[in-house]
Amino acid sequence: APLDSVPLKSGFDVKPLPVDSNKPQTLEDMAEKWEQGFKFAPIRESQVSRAMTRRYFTDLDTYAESDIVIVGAGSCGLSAAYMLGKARPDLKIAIIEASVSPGGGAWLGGQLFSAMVMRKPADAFLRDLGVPFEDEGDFVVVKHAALFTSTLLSKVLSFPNIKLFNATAVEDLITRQTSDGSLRIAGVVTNWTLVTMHHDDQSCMDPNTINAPVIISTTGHDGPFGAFCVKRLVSMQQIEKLGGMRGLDMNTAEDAIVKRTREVVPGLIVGGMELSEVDGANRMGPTFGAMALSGVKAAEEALKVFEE
Ligand code: AHZ
Repeated sequence: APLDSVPLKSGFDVKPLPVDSNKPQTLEDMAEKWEQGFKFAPIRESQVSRAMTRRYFTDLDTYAESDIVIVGAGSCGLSAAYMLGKARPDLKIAIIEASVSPGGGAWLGGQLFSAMVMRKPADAFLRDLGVPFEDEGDFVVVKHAALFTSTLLSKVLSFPNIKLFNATAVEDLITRQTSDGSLRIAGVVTNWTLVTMHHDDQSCMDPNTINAPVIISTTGHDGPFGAFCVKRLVSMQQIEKLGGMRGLDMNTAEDAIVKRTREVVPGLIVGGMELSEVDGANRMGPTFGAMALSGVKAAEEALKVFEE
């Protein structure tokens, strides 16, 4: 039947239109058909809406209780997600990214230049990921940072137990008082980023929540969104003050970030450049090895909780 003649039923149980079960087409088949009767399989607009919303709401339901939440999908957060997805297909891992586009600052190698530099031994991460590079001795170069980020993203998003919620900001932390009177972080408070940005001029836009025993925060150094979780730890008096990111020193900075990747308060592991704000570590500028290896270490720290 022509699509527009499908009668509108009342109620909530409108069945999707039957799916055309043609055998899968090859691109060669298609080339023959350009001139003679090329046509897409039929669709009704509501099918598209439902295909998206049903999955999204199922994911919201599934990940409302997660095992691990990663805040920020930059190079560090995605590296942690990759390691976790490989190691533990049984854990539910949610990634919350404020921006529409995941990847943080790792779409370029630095400034507006394409190539990405990683100091050894972070080449081990590239080999594990299957990203080709040129060996320059003490460091390696990926021909385009987007090759690193897109490969990492494609692997992370392929894990069935990892869900990326992008365009979604973490705007607070869930806390629990423990029996000894101390506080632990027990989840995140989220909102659509566009809503988070409008709390000052709109009212009553309450957030959503995800409970999880482990949060990995990798929101980058301070900026419009950066260093979110550690700034919140200061305002809730869980750490006294931030050290503040220091000037650029590649040699000092990269070692320090990997070394200091840790659980900063119970339930909250911090990795990547967010750490530089906690400890007053130097920045490294455009060399990404510490982001990858801090992600590896953050994943190892998180996994300890599930090994106990
Ligand atoms: O959008 C942010 C980015 O994608 C996201 N983010 C920040 N706050 C958030 C919040 N909720 C959800 N409240 C949030 N998402 O976190 C991501 C951080 O990515 P990044 O690339 O900025 O940080 P990174 O630590 O993974 O990598 C840092 C890369 C840098 S900065 C630097 C220097 O300045 O010297 N050098 C390197 C290698």
